[in-house]
Amino acid sequence: MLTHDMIASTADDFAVDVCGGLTKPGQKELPSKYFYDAIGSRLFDVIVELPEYGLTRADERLLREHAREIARQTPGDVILCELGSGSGRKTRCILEAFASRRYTRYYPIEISPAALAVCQRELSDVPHVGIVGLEREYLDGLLEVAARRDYGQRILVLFLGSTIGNFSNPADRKFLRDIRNILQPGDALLLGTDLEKPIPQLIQAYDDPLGVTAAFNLNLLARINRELGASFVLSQFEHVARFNCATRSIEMHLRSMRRQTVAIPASDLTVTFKEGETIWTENSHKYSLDELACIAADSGWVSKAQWVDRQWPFAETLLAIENVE
Ligand code: AVJ
Repeated sequence: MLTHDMIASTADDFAVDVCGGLTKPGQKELPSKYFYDAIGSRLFDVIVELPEYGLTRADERLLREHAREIARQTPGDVILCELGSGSGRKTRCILEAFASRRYTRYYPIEISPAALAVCQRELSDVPHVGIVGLEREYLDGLLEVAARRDYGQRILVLFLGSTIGNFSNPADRKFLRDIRNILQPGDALLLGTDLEKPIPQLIQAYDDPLGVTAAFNLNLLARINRELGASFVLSQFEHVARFNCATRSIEMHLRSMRRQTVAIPASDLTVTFKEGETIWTENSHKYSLDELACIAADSGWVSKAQWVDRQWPFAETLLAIENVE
């Protein structure tokens, strides 16, 4: 069995995380961050275009409609940094709003080098903006941005697209508190969160009739085959999206359609799946506005403003750190 100390690099983190997730007693798991290799990032760019998946369009609408107000509510010399910037498409209007008043530095933080490259290319023509891409885990990247802050500058963190929903409760609260603890009074966080909506609508969004989300999910096994030399037979696993009423989250799983054994040489592992057994690959929590207010307070943030989309229930919340007397 491989341990963390025996190996250092990202590829090997992948091998260790796969081993850890697939040897977990009870429910087998794989971290959703590994969806985003080059193929996965492209499949996600297709998902956000699907009629059934309205989340990203709602996020974009709110950002476009309220970018100037968000900039007005965050005065002074502001550094922008985005956790999980993806292709960066929806961030353009925010950059333009801040850069219209002064030169603005923007730090997209992304673990997918493919997505980071697209983001830098996508936004390189926005005037008065300096882009410094950081291929890091979220908090490592934020620590680096905080260390680069000049005197008198404040930081606005963008955490959009309801990626916070991938953190199961209470990990979401802990993550927001970790961000808060890296920052200072006067700094702020713009948080995008998908809201509760009818379950059939959610199932459609995560199990679309075209099968793009199924491909996005199965690509995780294909990635393990490509990068860790595994022997997953993709046609022997099926995509499952279900709503967990207790946690009010959409869960994505990959179900084994028969008893089978898979070798994963780079993880020094052979794992057997029973027929019907699943691998849990993603949690996407759907928030209520009351819950958001509690989470903000519990994690040391003060809510300054909030906007909710009318077409697809989604909230953009501007949170701030106030001086603690
Ligand atoms: C990018 C994590 C917000 O949870 O809705 C899309 C990823 N998963 N379709 C989400 C996703 C399945 C998405 N997030």
